[in-house]
Amino acid sequence: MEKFDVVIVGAGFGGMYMLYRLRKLGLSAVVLEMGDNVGGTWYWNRYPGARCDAESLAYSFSFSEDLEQEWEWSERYATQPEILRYAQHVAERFALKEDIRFNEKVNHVHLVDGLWQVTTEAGTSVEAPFCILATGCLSVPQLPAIDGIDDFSGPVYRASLWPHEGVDFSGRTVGIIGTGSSGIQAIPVIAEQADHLYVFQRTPNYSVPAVNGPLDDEWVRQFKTNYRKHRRFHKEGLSSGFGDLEIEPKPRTPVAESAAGMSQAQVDEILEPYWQRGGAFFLSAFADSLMNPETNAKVAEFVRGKIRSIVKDPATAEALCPTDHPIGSKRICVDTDYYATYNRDNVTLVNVREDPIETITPTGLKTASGEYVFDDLVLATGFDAMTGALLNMDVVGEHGVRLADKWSAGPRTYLGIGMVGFPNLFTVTGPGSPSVLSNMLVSIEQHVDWMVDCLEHMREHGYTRVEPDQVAEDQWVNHVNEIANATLFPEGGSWYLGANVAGKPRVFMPYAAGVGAYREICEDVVADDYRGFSFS
Ligand code: N01
Repeated sequence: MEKFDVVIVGAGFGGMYMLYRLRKLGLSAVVLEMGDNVGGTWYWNRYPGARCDAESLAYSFSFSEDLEQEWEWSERYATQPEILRYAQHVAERFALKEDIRFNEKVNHVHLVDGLWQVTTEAGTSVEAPFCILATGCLSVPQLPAIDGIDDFSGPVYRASLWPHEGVDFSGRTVGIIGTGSSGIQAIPVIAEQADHLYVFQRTPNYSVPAVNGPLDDEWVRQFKTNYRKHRRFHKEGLSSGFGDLEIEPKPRTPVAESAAGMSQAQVDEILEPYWQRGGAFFLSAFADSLMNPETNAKVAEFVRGKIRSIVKDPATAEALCPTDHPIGSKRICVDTDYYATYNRDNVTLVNVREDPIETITPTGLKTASGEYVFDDLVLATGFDAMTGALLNMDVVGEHGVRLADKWSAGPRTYLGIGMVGFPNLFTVTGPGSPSVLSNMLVSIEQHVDWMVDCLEHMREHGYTRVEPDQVAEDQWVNHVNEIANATLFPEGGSWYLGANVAGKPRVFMPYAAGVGAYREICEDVVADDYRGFSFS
């Protein structure tokens, strides 16, 4: 079996940066990646309209000033192909591919005699004292539990496993199931191409306009002169790790602490410039949007007002208005022309909450009250988020304990970084860290830097083993829950809670106090001699 100092699983941004940092430390590392190229989520999610909902100049690596100066983003929100080109550029610029094995899907991660043995479906086995799981938070696609799902006779396209050669829907009738971020981005683009598009919507989502557009060269030049300040601000000053970008970074204070007690007209006036400016930053107008039901209800009503003003058919507009969850408690969507798409003659919204899907047929789909015939079926039905990829690999730690058993009632970690019973195993943006509630690049860099510093600390002190303490893990799990329970997040019935996967324990998985607060805690742990970790 080949031996390394560290084995890394996954060559998305997390695995790539980890490899880069480990090499600088002089450690030998190998990355095992199931795809045939780098990019992780941006390698797989090639559906039409796929683009980032964080602004390009923030959603990028900060570790190399040369890289950030030389790379040119073309739009405010980068498309999937552009982000994938960026990932490939990073891999080539830092010669990362030499240590990445592609087409290697890991299926076993076992601790044997103090070493992590990692095996792939192709039969490759490698061994290392340290193992880093950089498998992504949204990397296991979720198929809908619908009768007859295998009976459709035409092509079935899954948003997160889209054919690399693309799909031409010209002259076709298309049915799409799923109106989360993926569906909301894909629907306007497919509608432009297809003869007819049926959108089967179970739960309407809140979406705000991206107001995307090309970046102005002079604006970018000026922004880049301030890049260090921006990066610092994203890492420390903002809860989500990204915000409304302006040339001069400055702390953003909400317009008001609360909308409680304000009239809807006052709230609308405050929100209107945010809507016009575009982006998820919309939710930051009021400090308590995600804490106070009254503020939240008024912000939600503003969006419903927008939907009603954009969508001409009143019944369609009403069906698109979310009413069953607080705004932001499910990930807010960021779109281009989503609601306006329903004004097209070739788009039909089918409300499958009211008229439930009974079965997929060879030629389309049957609801309780009707039948729809289409040529192509598109599934944008989400992911087994945060824990799916980790549990799919059969991770077995000390005394033969399986991660699946340890997490049978929901994920348990210390800081989202490590777990009791799994020494020398780290999870990049694992459950219990800000991860999906933040700019992933900010969170990835912070986690990788923390882990690499920890390895360096171990080397300096001659330690060979690190593991969180039980008390620290228990306290962290409680703290993550406490923070979530002080917000409206748990009311969302979202994938953050595992609510989209049948039988998955309902536990709010990400850490909701923000990247700045989380970074402080992680730094404090180090300053306090790695409080909560034991070394030997
Ligand atoms: O998945 P989702 P997603 N019958 O879980 C529906 C990130 N992302 O891939 O809500 C009918 O949000 C389901 O309906 P319901 C981002 O973090 C980012 O869109 O369960 N419908 C829902 O409408 C995002 O939040 C970007 O009632 C069924 C949809 O499928 C996360 O990925 C872009 C069904 C799933 O929505 C996940 O987004 C894309 C059934 N049986 C994704 N089963 C950007 O950066 C499921 N659904 C912009």
